[in-house]
Amino acid sequence: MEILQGLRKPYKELPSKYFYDEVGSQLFDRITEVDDYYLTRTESLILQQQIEAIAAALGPQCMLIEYGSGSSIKTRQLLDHLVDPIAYVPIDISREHLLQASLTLAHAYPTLEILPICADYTSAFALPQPSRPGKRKVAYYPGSTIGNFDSEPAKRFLSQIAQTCGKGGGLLIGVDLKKDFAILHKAYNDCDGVTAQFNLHLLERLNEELASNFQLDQFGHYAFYNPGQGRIEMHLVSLQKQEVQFGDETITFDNFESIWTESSYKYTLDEFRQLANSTGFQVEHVWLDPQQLFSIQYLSE
Ligand code: AVI
Repeated sequence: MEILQGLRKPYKELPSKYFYDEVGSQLFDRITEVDDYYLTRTESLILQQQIEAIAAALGPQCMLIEYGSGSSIKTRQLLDHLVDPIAYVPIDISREHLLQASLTLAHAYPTLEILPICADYTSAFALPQPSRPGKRKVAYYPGSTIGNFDSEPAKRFLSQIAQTCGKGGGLLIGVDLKKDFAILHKAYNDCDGVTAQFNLHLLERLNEELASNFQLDQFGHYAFYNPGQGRIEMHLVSLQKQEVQFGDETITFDNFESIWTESSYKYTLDEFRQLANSTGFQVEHVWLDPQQLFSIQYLSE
């Protein structure tokens, strides 16, 4: 199993997708509201300031496909400004959230066709056919979640989006930028300790769901910017030599040994353009906040 395989490696790791159970998703929502985590509020600011230009770039009669739509709350701003959208396709792995969000949206936008897909958006899924033809398919991937992919998986994922949207299609994406390390450091070591709680919750989840016996107070949150790799690395560091039981299997930890739980890559505009170009996209527009912390970009095929 993926989790045990990661913990058996010489440099232990756990896939970051396991952060997001009910409690983990709530903790992430809290992260997006802490002062130190600039990403979400900066992206919202750009969206707010540039919404007319963004809607114009997407053009009339597009089919908007949101990858990892969650509650779809922030998408409303975009939907409010799109000209005659053909359909909104929210994709999310959590069926309950997806259905609830779709019902709420259907109520708020009675003339918009909403075609939810319950799927892991990184694997193949079939796109539903809207009831009237549109001008283009546009994927929406906000939040700089692309930063949580290593380079090759990021290429594969963007190529898959390019294939889904087809010729003439587009991608509206939030991309976090390289910046002063101190700002990055604070964002992943917030003084309210919410990111530490979010990271440690992963062990709590394993204890609950896989009956392991991690002692949460014997692991510490450690996040730092690795400038050579251009990424924040998030780790859980063992605070003593210890053993953790997974059924019959014992995982041993040395003092200060770490489990790598997440990477969050930061890009320069040039680096992201190169990545986009390698997947069949061209960067058409880049919108920035005044401090140039974050970018919203429109890529076309
Ligand atoms: C979801 N993703 C873009 C967040 C990030 O900034 O990489 C996840 C996160 N991890 C710690 N804080 C936020």
